Amino acid sequence: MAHGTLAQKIIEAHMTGGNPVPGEQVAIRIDQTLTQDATGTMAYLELEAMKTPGVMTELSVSYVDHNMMQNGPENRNDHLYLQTVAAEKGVVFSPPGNGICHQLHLERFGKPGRTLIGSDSHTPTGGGIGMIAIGAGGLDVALAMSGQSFNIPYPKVVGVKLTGKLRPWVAAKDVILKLLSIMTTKGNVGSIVEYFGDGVADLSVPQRATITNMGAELGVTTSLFPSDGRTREFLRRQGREADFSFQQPDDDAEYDEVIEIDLNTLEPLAACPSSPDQIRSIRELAGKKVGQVLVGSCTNGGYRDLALVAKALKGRMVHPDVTLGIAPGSRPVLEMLCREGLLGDLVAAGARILEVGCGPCIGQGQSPADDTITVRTFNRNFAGRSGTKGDQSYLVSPETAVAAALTGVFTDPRDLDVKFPVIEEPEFYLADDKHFQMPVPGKGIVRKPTIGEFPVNQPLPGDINGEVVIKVGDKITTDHIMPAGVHLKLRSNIPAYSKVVFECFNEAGKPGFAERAAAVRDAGKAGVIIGRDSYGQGSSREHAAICPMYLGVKVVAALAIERIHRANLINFGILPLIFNDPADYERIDEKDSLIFNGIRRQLAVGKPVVGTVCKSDGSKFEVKFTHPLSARDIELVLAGGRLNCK
Ligand code: MIC
Ligand code: SF4
Repeated sequence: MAHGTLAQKIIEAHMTGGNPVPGEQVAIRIDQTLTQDATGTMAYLELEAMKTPGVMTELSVSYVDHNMMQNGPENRNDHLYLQTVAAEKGVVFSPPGNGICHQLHLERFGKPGRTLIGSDSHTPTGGGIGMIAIGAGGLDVALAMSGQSFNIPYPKVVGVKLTGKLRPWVAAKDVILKLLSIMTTKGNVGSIVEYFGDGVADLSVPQRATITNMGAELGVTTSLFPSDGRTREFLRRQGREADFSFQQPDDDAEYDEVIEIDLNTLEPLAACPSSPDQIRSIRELAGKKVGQVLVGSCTNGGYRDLALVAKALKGRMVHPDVTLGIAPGSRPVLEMLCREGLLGDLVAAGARILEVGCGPCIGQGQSPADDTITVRTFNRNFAGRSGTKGDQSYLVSPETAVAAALTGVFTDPRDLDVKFPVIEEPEFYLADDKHFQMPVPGKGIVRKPTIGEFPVNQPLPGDINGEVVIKVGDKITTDHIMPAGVHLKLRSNIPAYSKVVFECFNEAGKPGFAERAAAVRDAGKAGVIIGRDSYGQGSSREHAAICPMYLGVKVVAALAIERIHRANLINFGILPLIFNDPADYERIDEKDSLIFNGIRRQLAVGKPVVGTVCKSDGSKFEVKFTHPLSARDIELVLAGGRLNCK
């Protein structure tokens, strides 16, 4: 078993309960929280429902970065609510235009050795600075703001040993793409990835943050780097050297498993449609025509990434068949590009400058044309996430993105006729906090009518008389369950947002999932969702639990359910079950009844539950399920969710 790792040391220094044994739940004290607007309105409505007078953390920040299109009043109404509730509750507010939560948090607030949870799955970006930074549902973040501990499984620690140095045109992004090709997006629940080895010193904090950011796609609890001389340098350049502390594993640390990556031999890579672990080398893809290139997001929207693209484009033109969009990760990054003349180089080359924020990464504009390849420096390429059905999204480094922008085809950037632009870390980053709003209570909370009421769930009934409303396959992401893009503006209005649950599976002319689920609910039955492997991958959006709950779903049964989604289901009183025998998945179909007699009695820690499937032809059979629930989780599910519990 692993010992002396940095992950274990930070967790143990924050433990408030539980047993430090892999797989067992431990409770940890949370020093910092972050929220973003698309998950934040729910989190603060929940915080208000808890009657918490003011936040109890060292620091809580509310960022507005996702929902920025302002088509109709909803987005701006959300922003005003977030701004005013932050002031009342003691939360720092980062207004729209200031930057993406993860980029800004790393720049201005992350502290080595601290714990952070955020209502966004890419919160592990903070691991680049040596924190334990974890993505969670909004309700868990609200609970942490009100001073409660956060539960995680005590981790298995996977050590990733980095050796050597990255060569020109090979990027930090290629490190995480390589790791995704090894570990894939499945089967890593409950692990933490910790980087070590002499290659670590070659990477700056922003490069490390690219790696820990996209580590979210591995499905691990988080990833982290040690805090060392490079970390001190970064903090000094951000004007906050006082926040530095050395954070290192013990000299005799051992990992549960070690994976080695030699930076010298890495080559430019891409994640191919439509999963972040479909990895191929750019050499293999070379020559394929590209229609769109987008640079930005919380993975690659920092100063170095954008400066590199600007310098490679200087005096050149974007290929006429390509549109290039640039979305800077933060206002300080954009301001630095402006002041150094790099923005002028981008504009002169033909780049389209997009708003600072998540933008196209969450389908807010810039959807690609039909049947064209879009090349993005982002972290997710789930089908349809770009806003175009049947999209072909490839995830790459800024180095590879600029090569495609210049040539109009996939090109190994090492083959470009361009001198590699070495980007040194600036002597000082622009460290200007004047756009953050420090909380001053007393003005009241603004809550416009587009911010709906929070739906209340009922306790789990004694018997579940269920009906299967949908049966889906492997790797269903929360983007499949709760689409974002043009629907993102409905995040604060559960009845309206519920209408698009599983929209991607609806067929023209037939009742969609929402109508079918509501009909089951209105007939007095419980809705059941059947998934296969890795159900609920991706985002932390608790809407993927709240909206099904609103539509009467009481059970999600699958072969495996991903960590954040599973926690969200429990928080909102939906029972997550795992097929004991995978063959049973094949035997259940949509419209079958699934009955659990005496479910309240059946649910006990470590004990299976048994249900009866009734087919339309009158045949019946029993199915055994296991479940991952602790005693506390069972209490929550029985009560109909956390908000019904003390
Ligand atoms: C994402 O990248 O999928 C998001 C949008 O940032 C989500 C949060 C959300 O759905 O609001 C995430 O990663 O958690
Ligand atoms: Fe925003 Fe995309 Fe990062 Fe999610 S992954 S926080 S949508 S930039």
